[in-house]
Amino acid sequence: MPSTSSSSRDRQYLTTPIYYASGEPHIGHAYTTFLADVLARYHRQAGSDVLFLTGTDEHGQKIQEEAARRTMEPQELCDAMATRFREAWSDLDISYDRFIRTTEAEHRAVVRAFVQRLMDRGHIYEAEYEGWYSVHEERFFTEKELGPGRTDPIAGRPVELIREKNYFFRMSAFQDDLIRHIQENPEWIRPEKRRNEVLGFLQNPLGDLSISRPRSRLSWGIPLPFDEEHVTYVWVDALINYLTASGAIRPDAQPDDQGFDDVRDSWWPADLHLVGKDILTTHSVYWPTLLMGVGLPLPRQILAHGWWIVGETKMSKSLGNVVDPMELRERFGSDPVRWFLLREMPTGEDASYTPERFLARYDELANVLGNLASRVTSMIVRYRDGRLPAGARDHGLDPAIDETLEAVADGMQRLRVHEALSAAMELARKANGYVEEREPWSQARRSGGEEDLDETLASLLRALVVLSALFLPAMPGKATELATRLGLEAVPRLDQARTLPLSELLIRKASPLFPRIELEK
Ligand code: ME8
Repeated sequence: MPSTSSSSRDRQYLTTPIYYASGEPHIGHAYTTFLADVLARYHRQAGSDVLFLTGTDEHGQKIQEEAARRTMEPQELCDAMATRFREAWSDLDISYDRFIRTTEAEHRAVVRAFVQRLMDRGHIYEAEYEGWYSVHEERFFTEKELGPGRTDPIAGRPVELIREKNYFFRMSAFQDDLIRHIQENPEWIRPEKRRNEVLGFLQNPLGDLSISRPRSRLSWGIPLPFDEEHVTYVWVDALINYLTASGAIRPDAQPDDQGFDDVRDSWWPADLHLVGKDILTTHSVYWPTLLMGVGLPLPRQILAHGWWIVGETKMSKSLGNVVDPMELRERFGSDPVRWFLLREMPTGEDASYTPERFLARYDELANVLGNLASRVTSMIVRYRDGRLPAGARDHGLDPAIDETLEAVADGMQRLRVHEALSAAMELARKANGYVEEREPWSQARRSGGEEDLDETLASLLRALVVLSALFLPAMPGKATELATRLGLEAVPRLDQARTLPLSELLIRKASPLFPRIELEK
């Protein structure tokens, strides 16, 4: 079990969705995972204890059908895909602490303890059910919800009419409590627009939730503890992953002692669930009501981000326009891919990927940050042999640094990550402006200009040291490269970046941080 410090507030438990083990990672998955990674690194840098969870969703009809299509066993498919996701996240510098798989024994035990607890508390009943099932979304829709030509309203995929005996969770009983919770906690669902959508959805009566599938139709799942002929509905199984990884429920729990009453020694409740807007209902309606059912605290916040589209169209396997983050990484390295996705999408809104936009963002890195690093390091080498004298004044950019630190903290706090990154880049822009304004080349020529030149160079070096710390969460590789060029052993913590003695640093000339990339059209 991960170590915890849940009693103090300087801890952060951050989660991504667990991705279906039926398909390859694409830039949509990468985006959510980068968002979690940038926040995890930011909080670690600020000294918090962090548990950053990601993983794969491995049960359900979608997986069973994909395995059959590939003539594999479902477990074989899941093993292969979990490896693919892990490799992708490692290549893209994702610093997750725990990778959960829903086929793990620990998770299976926690799911069974959870549903048993719901049963014991009288929140589950049995009934005949008829509804339209979308395998793609792994959920039922009502006739009214269906899209044009009887398709699922989210992905437009086919649905099938299914009539069977199911177990139901009395979700409807928690509707008023849920509405109250959302109203009393205006920050609970971010951004505002999504919060309003959920409140709008809750203006209609909430139905009960089918939480089982007969094994005769679907064998690939976790059997219900009170009826082994049924498996747990994959969304219920999947959502519980957040609890499993928190260590709140002991997998060996007995029905009357399920560790539900005391979560203080665990990471539960999660501080932030990061999800795409496609799965906001499951996270802001199913999940909190299920938690109310077992009597556990709700996650502290949910962020639903927007949708990546490609040019003007949806990204989809059938259109063949799925953007592969690994291909981009091969050409540009991991950091520019992270930078593009995080900087380009206003957190919460949709954004479009085009090669032109990608290159424009790359140019921004090269022309603003890369250019600043090159000119400052080469001037320190040229004019001062790579080392500034002790006592050189380094406060020329202090007002800009103060403003930036505040804007970055504010952006991260409000989960407006694109704004935090834009503020960091703004400091590099201002530092470039300071070079123009101070004209160190003239100071170098002027007799008696020595001290002024030292001040210019020291102020710029200070800004670069701070920038290495500011860019660490978004671009860990480039921030480390930058720190190395500045003669540092590692990227300093933000508070140290402002005070560490600059005269101890030996700067060497180096190749560009963001090399020009020659592109075929
Ligand atoms: O829904 N733009 O898994 P999934 C932005 N297993 N984000 C995108 C995206 C796009 N075009 N496409 C996918 C599932 N995503 C369930 C989750 S959680 C308990 C279970 C991201 O593999 C986004 O985060 O379909 C979205 O919510 C998630 O991938 C869906 O991944």
